[in-house]
Amino acid sequence: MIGRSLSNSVINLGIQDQYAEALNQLGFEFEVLAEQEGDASLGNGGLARFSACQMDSLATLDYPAWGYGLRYEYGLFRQIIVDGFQHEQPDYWLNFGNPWEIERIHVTYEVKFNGTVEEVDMNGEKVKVWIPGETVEAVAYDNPIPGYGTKNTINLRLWAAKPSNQFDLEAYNTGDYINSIVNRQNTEAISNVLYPDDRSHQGKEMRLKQQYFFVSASLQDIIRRFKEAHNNFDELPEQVALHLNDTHPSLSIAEIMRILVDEEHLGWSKAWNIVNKIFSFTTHTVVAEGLEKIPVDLLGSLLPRHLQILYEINSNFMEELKKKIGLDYNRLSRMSIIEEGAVKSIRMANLSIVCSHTVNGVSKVHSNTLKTKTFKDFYELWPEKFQYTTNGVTQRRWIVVSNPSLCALLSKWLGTEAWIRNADLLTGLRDHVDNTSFRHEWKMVKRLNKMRLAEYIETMSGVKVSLDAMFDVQVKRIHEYKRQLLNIFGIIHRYDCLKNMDKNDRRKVVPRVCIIGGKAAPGYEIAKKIIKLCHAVAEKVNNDADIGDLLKLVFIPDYNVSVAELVIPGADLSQHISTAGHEASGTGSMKFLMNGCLLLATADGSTVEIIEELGSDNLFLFGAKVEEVAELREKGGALKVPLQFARVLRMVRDGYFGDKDYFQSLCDTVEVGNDFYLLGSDFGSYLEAQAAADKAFVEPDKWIKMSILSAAASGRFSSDRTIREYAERTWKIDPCQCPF
Ligand code: OX2
Repeated sequence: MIGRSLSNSVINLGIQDQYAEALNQLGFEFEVLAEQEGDASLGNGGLARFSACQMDSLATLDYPAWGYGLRYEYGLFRQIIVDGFQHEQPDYWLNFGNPWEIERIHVTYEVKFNGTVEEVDMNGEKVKVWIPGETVEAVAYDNPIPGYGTKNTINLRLWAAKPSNQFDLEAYNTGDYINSIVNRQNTEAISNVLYPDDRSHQGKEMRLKQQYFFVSASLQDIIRRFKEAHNNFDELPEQVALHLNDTHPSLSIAEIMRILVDEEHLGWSKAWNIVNKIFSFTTHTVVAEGLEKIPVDLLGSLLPRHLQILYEINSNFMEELKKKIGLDYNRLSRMSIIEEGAVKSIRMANLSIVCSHTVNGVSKVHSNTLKTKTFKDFYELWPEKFQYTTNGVTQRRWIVVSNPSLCALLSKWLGTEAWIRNADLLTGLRDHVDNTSFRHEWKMVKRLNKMRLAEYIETMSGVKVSLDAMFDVQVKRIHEYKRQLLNIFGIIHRYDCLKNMDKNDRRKVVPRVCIIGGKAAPGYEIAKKIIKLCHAVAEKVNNDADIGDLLKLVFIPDYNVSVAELVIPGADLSQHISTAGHEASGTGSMKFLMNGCLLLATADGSTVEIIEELGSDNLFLFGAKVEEVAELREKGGALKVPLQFARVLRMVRDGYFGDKDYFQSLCDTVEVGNDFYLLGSDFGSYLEAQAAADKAFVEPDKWIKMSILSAAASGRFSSDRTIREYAERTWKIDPCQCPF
């Protein structure tokens, strides 16, 4: 999820001024031109944006890294809102060409599917040979990622599917010309469109094809480069580290075994020893149900040889495991790579753990969950494999590109621009927190960014918002566990209180502009209802003359990287309110923190580490802790839910915001006894945290200090730190300065 590239590239190359000057001579203004660029949105959310931040850091820190992915023709859908409902429109982002990519017509590989496996005799030895049924060509498109303050530029190589020239010659020869052209188009479809569900995996054939296509082309590319300089596969682990960013590329384990065993004839055990030393794995998921599984039947028909290899890996693993743990069949079956049951499936996470030397979590809390719940059996077997590397975000994009006025202020008061490469220096802001002119300048920067955001809100939704109000933002994918519904219920409660106040009391209320944005997966009914409810509440609140500027609710459509660049710097408060134990890390919070935005949050994911760095006095914390959640769930129906929650729920159920029937099923999800994400039991403390935020906001000095301290604490959450940890601990690689 790269977003736009122009500003980021000229900044990283250090040619911003010259570039703007050159454009001026041509009669263009840089800022205006930069706004014309579309977003490259080739992913779903946090996982994909985190990858983009990692690439920026890898380049900046001079690591010799490559990123691989798919060049989807249709990126993540565009969200439009019609009558409060989300509609999806295709994002044909390549319509006007993509100036950043370089098509490498000579870097192409054949990727094969289907067919059969035969056993043939080779020099007296029986070997398996895969006779594929279909061949597709993968063409490389290179997207250069320049580092900041270095000449190092790394490559994001994305694959596009093209019909192979060898395609169906038979059909041509037999005269079925038209059908063979139609079939060619089907093969091109492999890299057509990104699946828009960010967490659910439905075992779709096309998705599996995409995964294998991506993995096969990437491995052929990696092995070709290796062979150019080396002729002994024993050196592979010294030369190549492959990192599995979640399980989407995990088929590469079977693929590399196939290459080493079937094509390079290394023999199974030699190949296995090599493979074990090159893979590391990061899982970004919390709950076992969220883990990817591939039905065996599907895999077997698309990749018959790979299925055999997976069975063999599993059978060897089971034998080894029995030696260690004995015949504990329950545990053996939990740890098996193959899941038996109605739909026999491959467990991609188990495969990745078995075959990787390191398993990473994305925050401290997440790692504990992995060790004690999700992958407990594996942790007990191989405690040394488990690590955690807390996520981070790049300050180049999230401050320098998106918040130029803050960037200038930071450099002025820190007396250096070095923080752009070394975010730890941001702690130096603490030294100036008591300086009134610094605080005044800080406030002015925030106001400027609020102004930009207010203008955007007005153009987009027609709602005029007051700059004196607190801008309270929640932007991220819409998910029940992220609890946008808790936020909306809080807004309804606020509205209800305002309506019941007399004029005098209303004067004491802190005005709020509540901003919500995010996409719902197209098939995720409840998430779509949350979006509709947000609009229904906004319609009522924004048009209520009694309320005026005291409360506004705005839904920002089509939330993406560029929108984030505008929204985040303009936020006073941001919400990260997932039910504790559900957000593996969360990276949005880090971007807000860098921009001096206060957090209202649960102790989930990386927030726990943010608290360590920032101190719990400088953010608004609420809600059940990770270790309390299970017990609260067990209590279920016996839980005490505050009256205010019941009242808000009733208002929605009774049709106070219209569409009464439509919202009933949404309300059911948070009804006592059914409230899996614990909105009801967290509501009381949520309101208290909101009240504390209001109280702090009316003391501008206190607020600004907290804002400064937030930015000062954000250095640890730079993806530079994340990447350095991965490089040193997981991949064991050194920086490699560009020789030119
Ligand atoms: C996301 C996680 O939900 C989020 O907590 C995390 O910050 C991000 O990955 C980067 O690590 N799909 N999206 C994610 O995980 C998966 C799977």
